[in-house]
Amino acid sequence: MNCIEKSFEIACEIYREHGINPVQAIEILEKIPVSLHAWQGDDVVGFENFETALTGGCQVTGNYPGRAGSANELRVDLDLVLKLVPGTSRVCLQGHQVDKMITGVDRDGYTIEHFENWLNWAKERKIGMDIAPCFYSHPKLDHGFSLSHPDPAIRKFWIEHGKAIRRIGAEFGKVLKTPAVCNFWMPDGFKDIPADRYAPRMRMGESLDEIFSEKIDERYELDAVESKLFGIGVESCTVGSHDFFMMYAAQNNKLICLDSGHFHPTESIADKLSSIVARQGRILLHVSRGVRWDSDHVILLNDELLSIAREAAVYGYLDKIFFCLDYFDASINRIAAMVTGARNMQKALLIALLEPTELLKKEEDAFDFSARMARQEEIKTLPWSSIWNYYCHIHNIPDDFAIMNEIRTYEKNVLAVR
Ligand code: RNT
Ligand code: ZN
Repeated sequence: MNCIEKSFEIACEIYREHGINPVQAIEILEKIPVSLHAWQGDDVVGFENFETALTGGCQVTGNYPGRAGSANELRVDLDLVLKLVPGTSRVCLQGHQVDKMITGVDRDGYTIEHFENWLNWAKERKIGMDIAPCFYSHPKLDHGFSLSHPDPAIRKFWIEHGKAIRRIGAEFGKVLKTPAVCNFWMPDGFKDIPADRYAPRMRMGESLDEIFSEKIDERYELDAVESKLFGIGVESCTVGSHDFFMMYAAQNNKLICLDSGHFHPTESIADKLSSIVARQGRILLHVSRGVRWDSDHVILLNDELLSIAREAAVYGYLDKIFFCLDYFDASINRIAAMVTGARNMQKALLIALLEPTELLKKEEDAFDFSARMARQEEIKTLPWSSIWNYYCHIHNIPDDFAIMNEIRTYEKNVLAVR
């Protein structure tokens, strides 16, 4: 027995005293799909053959060497990520991360042909794929408006893009035998105080209705709609606000996507999960980390991440929650960014699954809030890291201290020569 196994045995004994079975926790954890956001690898640039700058309320800063310049390069990077992250991974694409361009075909005409190698790659690795239409970094995002633009011709272009990406998602889902989550986020909004907030919202709703009028079997594809408080250059009004999309999702039985960077800085999405599941249904989480604003920093194992994971995992409705990472930092090694964030997501979920929730609930039900508080603090010192190391060990995944060696070697051999 090596020291990882010994430490696991002792930790199991301690957890059992609290009524927790770590073996069961690991079994649940390894089945929770976490969708790795491919856009950390290319700085949300995409692989279309026209010059695009990131427009539409998000920003990437930094120019660390080694950005993936093609879908092929990104897949090689993701292969390393998959080797360093335990559990069940999926990969989520943006609609401009095409394999190839076809002359004369713009975003409104993309088909599975544009994403064929992604599909084959995922099939070989037996992983699921998710996708999101890309309503930004394109000349048709006119004055910052896409699906809510006053000109029907512009709206039509974006409606067709939405439909095209849903069909591609459905194809992913059919072939990979797991539904692709297709997330709709539109940057539409106003920099300064609008005279009319109503008409754009009506237009956005109608455009979405048109996109979703094409019925797709949920065994293949699931739609999500993502709200936002504000973006860079869209400080005064976002058409797709939280209220707008909460209503839209509830009325149309779509997943609401909650991005942890899309609310007021002191507002946590963790508290929202139980309310939404209790009243409506399914949630796509875009797990991010805002620093003062929606800055999309790499997610760390901080209180915010722990509470999101806790609220997602302890009530037994994990099947209603879909996890997707969403951040992009180009000032550090992009693979380190993806791996660190993905492992932190897994760690937060593990800590949640190791929580003695029944004991806490019993104290709460008896209004013994002192005991509940004492226990909440006490469990912070339980030996979850022994369970984590064992979890990585049985999956043949390097431990926390070894991952940077692998990433550095790859950086020297692959990233530095790009
Ligand atoms: C933007 C949204 C959206 C993006 C991706 C790249 O604020 O969070 O999900 O991060 O489209
Ligand atoms: Zn997001």
